[in-house]
Amino acid sequence: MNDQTIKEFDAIIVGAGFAGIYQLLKLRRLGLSAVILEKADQIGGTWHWNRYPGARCDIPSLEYSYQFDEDLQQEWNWSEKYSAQPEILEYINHVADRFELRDGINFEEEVSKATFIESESKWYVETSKNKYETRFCIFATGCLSVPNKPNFNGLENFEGEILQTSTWPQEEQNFSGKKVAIIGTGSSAIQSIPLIAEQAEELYVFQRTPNYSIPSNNGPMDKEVEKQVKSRYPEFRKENYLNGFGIAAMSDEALISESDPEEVNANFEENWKNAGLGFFGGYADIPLDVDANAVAANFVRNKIKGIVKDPHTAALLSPDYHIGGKRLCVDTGYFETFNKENVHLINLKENPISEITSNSINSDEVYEIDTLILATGFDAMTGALTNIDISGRDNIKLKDQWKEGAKSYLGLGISNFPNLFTVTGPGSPSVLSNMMPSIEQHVNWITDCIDWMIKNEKKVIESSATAEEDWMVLVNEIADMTIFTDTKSWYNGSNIESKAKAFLPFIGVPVYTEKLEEVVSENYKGFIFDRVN
Ligand code: NA7
Repeated sequence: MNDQTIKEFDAIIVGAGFAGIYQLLKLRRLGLSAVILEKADQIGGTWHWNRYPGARCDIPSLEYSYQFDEDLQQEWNWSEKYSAQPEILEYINHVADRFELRDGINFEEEVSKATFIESESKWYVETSKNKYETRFCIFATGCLSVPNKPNFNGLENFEGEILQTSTWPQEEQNFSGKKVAIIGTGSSAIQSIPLIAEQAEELYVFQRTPNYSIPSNNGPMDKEVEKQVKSRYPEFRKENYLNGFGIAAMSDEALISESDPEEVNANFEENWKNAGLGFFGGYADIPLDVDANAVAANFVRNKIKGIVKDPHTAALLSPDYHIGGKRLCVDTGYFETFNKENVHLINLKENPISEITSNSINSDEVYEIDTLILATGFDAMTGALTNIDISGRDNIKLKDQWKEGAKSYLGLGISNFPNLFTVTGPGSPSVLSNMMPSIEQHVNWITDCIDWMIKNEKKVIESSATAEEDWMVLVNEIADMTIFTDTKSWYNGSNIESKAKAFLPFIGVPVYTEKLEEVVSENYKGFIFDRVN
């Protein structure tokens, strides 16, 4: 501890990504004292850490941006349809400066502990540097922020360079003349592989499960589209909340089951060229009906077959599960990259990694390499919370309460953890929505709730155990009506062996939005105020 004095704030916000900095602004406007505690040495959250080549948002920039300030959304100009990581980082820095938020962020302070003291109705928060006390604790820690680093046999013996996509160095990396291996074929790998392949002497891609990916057809911002959107930005933003996945473009209500197959194919061709993630929402029954889903999946598999020249490689790159079951990817030249002579695909399903030595990965063969890249994903949705020692009422630890699966009411509040809020927590649309409108929706809701508590002289809010239980039953009932639960994915914890298997995102932004409004209109139904034991 550098300073043993306990610093006091009305609210502590953990994390200086998009959610954290907007939350700081909102609480300041409410007249509260608040500070952000941030592990990194700068703002950006996921966009600070994920600097791998090709890192890019796969939601159009005109939608993946803040809507709370009309001048900001009118004045900021994105250079491309899908923005690359450096430009997104520039944008979040611009917002922090524009709204004078930097002085409210304590950098290089990783929160290790947060304890609720019932007799005082206060949280005590500890970081590597300081101790704090606060009334409200808001975790804006992101859904994909704790890297998954599998324990490969012998990994510690590797003497070359090890890079991880989710904690990529700030200095530019050059792979020229190097033999590079990448483990994983999720979105991070799919974005980086084409660029790494341009430099590396040899690139070995170790794939456990193939992924569906749609070409981004990214390019410079279409000025006409930008003008049109900006001419009606508030209405355009509202459309986010009317679509199931919170993306304005994904709003087709037609069903494959009721459409002419030729017309379906023609629409798929169009969506393959222009829709990106919207391909999944191109027909309303793709997420719901296995037969409709199979039609869409087949279309993509045929595309892969058409792009990848070697039939064996094409077959290995073709997923056999429901499209969208794992998060759909959007790429720039991913499948085409496998036509390069220096790119080699290794199927880990057939030939698992037996050992990593000082200079090789051993699977079906010994692959001698200089650089090893881990693109192995995240402890998604709960990792950032369970990694902190959080204790609520009766000294209950969050990680114990969530041992059998995370439960949260609306993804905002957790029973036994009073005055603790999570932004885009488990049980909210979060990763199955456009994160930006979902973040703003939550931050607005949390701020309004705190304001209401102050005006109504309530000291403490918490979710009731029943409301939370019922909510998670609903989350899972809805998921069971879709194709999402049949596939192993980080949506249901299946990517981490030791993790409880439970489906965590709420599917359906419009229903969720209505529920939030209903809860507020009924004086925060499902939450308890000033509970007496
Ligand atoms: P993902 O999508 O979780 O991808 C991780 C990849 O790593 C995936 O292909 C995994 O295979 C693979 N993986 C994980 N552990 C292992 C082990 N032990 N052995 C071999 N392969 C492994 O993470 P990303 O960072 O790519 O993308 C995350 C999200 O960020 C993305 O969807 C966007 O929202 C942005 P698996 O599929 O589990 O068999």
